[in-house]
Amino acid sequence: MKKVGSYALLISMLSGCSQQNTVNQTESEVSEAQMQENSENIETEKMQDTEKIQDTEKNENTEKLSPFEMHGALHVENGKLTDQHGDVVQLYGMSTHGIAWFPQYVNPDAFRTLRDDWNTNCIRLAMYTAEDGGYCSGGDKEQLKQLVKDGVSYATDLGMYVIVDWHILSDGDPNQNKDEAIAFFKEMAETFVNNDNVLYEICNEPNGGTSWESIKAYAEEIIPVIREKKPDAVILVGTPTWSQEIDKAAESPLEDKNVMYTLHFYAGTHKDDLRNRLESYAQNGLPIFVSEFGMCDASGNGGIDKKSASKWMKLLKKYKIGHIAWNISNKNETSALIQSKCGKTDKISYKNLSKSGKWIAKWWKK
Ligand code: IDC
Repeated sequence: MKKVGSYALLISMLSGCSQQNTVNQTESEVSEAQMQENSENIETEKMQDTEKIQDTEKNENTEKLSPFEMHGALHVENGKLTDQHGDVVQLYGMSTHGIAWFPQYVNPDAFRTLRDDWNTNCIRLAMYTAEDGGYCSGGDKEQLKQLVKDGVSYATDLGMYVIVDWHILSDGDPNQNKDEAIAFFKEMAETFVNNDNVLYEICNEPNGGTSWESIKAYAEEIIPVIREKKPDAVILVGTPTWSQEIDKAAESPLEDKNVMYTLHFYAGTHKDDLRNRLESYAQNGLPIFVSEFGMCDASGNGGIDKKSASKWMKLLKKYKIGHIAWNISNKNETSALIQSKCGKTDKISYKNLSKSGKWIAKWWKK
């Protein structure tokens, strides 16, 4: 019943949004491209209204199962993320920004919106390690761990999958803070011993010339720590050059059977070369997970490239590869999925989304 309420709310917000677009068009001078985009938006929103009404009708008859109720504990089989029934499952959803900087989006209502209104089944909790205020660089460790635990508990209550992301970035080699990582993952795996909806991402984006050998050595120390409590949880491992060189992992894979290698893309920067790499390794059965992507360039800013983003999304769909959009925040940058003028941290409606947020949310409604 709650779901019906939230859909109804969304419908009223969406219709408000269409009106607002119409007013904007007549009141201000807009370019032809903008006009076209506005009318596309209105059309899609109308379609979405109809879909929502149909969804609402469906929900009146059958209470929808949550993603975790449908799929249960996941594992890797023939290179694919597979559910408890042996069916391939595609996870998708949004990543938080750094939880040290944007903790306000880690709340149950925001997560409910992600699940019910944006149709997503997974959320990623990004905890930076070396950036200012990060876990290993002056951040309040207890507070950050509590945020991760809260986030996992909200996701669990909603039956969503959740990725705990050790977000290395300026610390390009994960071995730099290995001891901290060991202690962190030990505590997390103990805490989440009964949570089969948790995936562990042990290093976001190795870079700065860090070799696969170094990453592999790190993974071989961290994975057993997690395995002590979670023998079968799915573990995501970053690859060299900001998680783009899955080919290096394929040459010398880890022995663990439930790991996936990450490939990250930003549609404005990464085009056919990286898409071809993804496709050829997906065809060869390498377990790949796109734990971060954006529509803009790799800086997290700049223009968005819809054409390239479409090609990426089609490819991910074809191979049922999990993918997580960067980032749930209203930061003034193109990759932020919420408009910077919107201060809401729950019941974030479609009209509150940024250009990339709208495009991605539409894609997931298809
Ligand atoms: C960016 C954020 C930005 C923040 C910066 C910190 O969008 O607000 O100031 O990190 O250095 C990644 C990283 C991710 C980046 C993102 C965009 O995983 O942390 O976020 N990006 O640059 N890899 C490729 C792009």
